[in-house]
Amino acid sequence: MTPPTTQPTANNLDAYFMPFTANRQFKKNPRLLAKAKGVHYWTPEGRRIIDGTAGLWCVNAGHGREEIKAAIARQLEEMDYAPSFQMGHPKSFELAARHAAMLPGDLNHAFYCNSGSEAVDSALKIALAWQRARGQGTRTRLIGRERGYHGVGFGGISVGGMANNRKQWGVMLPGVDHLPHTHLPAKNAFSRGLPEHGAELADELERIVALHDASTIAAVIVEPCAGSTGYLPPPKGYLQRLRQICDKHGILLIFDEVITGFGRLGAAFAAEYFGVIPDLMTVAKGISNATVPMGGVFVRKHVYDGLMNGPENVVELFHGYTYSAHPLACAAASAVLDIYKDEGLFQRAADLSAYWEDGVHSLKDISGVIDIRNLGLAAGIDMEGRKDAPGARGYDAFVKAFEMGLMVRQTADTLAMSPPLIVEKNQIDEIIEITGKAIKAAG
Ligand code: PXG
Ligand code: PLP
Repeated sequence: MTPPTTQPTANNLDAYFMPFTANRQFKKNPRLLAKAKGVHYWTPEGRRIIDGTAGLWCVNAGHGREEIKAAIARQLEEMDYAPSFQMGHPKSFELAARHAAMLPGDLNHAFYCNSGSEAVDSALKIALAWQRARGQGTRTRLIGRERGYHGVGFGGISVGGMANNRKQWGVMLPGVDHLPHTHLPAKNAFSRGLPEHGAELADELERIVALHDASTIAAVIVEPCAGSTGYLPPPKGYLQRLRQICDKHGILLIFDEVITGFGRLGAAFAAEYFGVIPDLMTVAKGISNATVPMGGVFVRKHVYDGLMNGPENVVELFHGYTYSAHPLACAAASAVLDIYKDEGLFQRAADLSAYWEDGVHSLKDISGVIDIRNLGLAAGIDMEGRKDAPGARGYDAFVKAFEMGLMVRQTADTLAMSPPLIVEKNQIDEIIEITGKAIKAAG
């Protein structure tokens, strides 16, 4: 037998093909996390890192929550897995009822999957199936937005609008078009909360409708507050306008709330925060506090009802995952809902958001900081890039922050921060202080 060429030793980083990472650069100078509790991580050497990003925008209730651990352990003891097709288990129905009860309007049905990417592809497929079921099968176009992030499935990258996530794959889903992004720094730089200018960018949907005709368009998908691209809160009135235009033309509106869902804006969902009810909503991340992977699509009554036609013995949606509503994920998701409720974490995020806003905007005078945006308990900070080296300054600031004991997210020359909703004011101070030092050190 040929001996393995790669020995699985603790310090051999070679075999793991890391996602969304500069593999070779990382493996020369790795950043490893080995332990987490509350709002902190610890490196294998025992260095403490404050978690300025709730992991990847997902550990909303903080790390190592005993109640979630206990619920997962109990579920594992009781039943590890149950088939999800033509079978069910009680916790999935219970969880869906709980989600339906907390969702705004008549968003009252839940489809489950295992990630935000799966949630997005599921939502796009539900939208297409619904249009077809109501006799509008010519509506096959999907409209996304520039700078949007909707995960990494082929559907998600097709409607997504970040060039780096698309260019390696050539043609994607046909019949996709994009709204313009809403980042207008010339008019809106250093806005606190929602920017004043740009609601009229929603009218671009009218232009797209005029070009393709409404009879060819199934759905529009947007993040109510764009996350991954550097945190872009929507201009005042923008989402309301998008809702009106979709209604006028029979187009489904999908809110991708993978980041905004479960408290990030200081409300359960962005739909509630903005008072705009989408027809479908995608979620993941905070749904299970990231303990067990989970995603979901929440749909309104008319969407669900529209698919419940035809003979009763026929499957209504030929779509689903082996691990849809996995028992461990359901147990975790239910336990985290108790925490969100018992500790009032969404309200806590709302209460802290003014303090957070003052904190992040205190960095505005640092040389090279060209924009700061915030909403709820998250923010984006743009730095002027170095000449001929886009992203280098952002990466350096991210590395410096990590060396100084803080985890932030970096995309190009933008830093994003989104601490767990249990963060204390003194910890916000610490996050802001280190961020400022890191930006200066990377200047
Ligand atoms: N939609 C949105 C709006 C997201 O933010 C996804 C879909 C995909 O979810 P999954 O679970 O398949 O990754 C996301 C994920 C970052 C960052 O640093 C953001 C995400 C993931 C990883 C990093 O901005 N968002
Ligand atoms: N690939 C093969 C060969 C499979 O049999 C399956 C599921 O049965 C899948 C992919 C899809 O896996 P999942 O349901 O976990 O998404």
